[in-house]
Amino acid sequence: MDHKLELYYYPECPFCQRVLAAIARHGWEGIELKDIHADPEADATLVRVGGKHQVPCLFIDGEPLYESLDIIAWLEKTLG
Ligand SMILES: N[C@@H](CCC(=O)N[C@@H](CS)C(=O)NCC(=O)O)C(=O)O
Repeated sequence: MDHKLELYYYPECPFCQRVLAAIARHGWEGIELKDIHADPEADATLVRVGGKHQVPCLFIDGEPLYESLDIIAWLEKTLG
């Protein structure tokens, strides 16, 4: 099962750090990182597609998933 995964985040956000730490810990690869503070286009996309300005948000094949714990749970279930 191959998904396109994009994590919208910014580095200072502790909830984003929680997701990034889980990614590093598990060695999950292939997750594109979109720093919304460094990338205004990503910032606009987050709100346009996701409907709210909240990070972290994982886009799974273009579908937004908010909430750090839900994101980690989905990644664990899907990537192992
Ligand atoms: N319960 C959420 C909390 C996420 C949250 O509060 N994110 C903050 C940044 S740390 C946010 O997006 N604030 C709105 C903003 O920065 O515009 C989670 O666990 O992901």
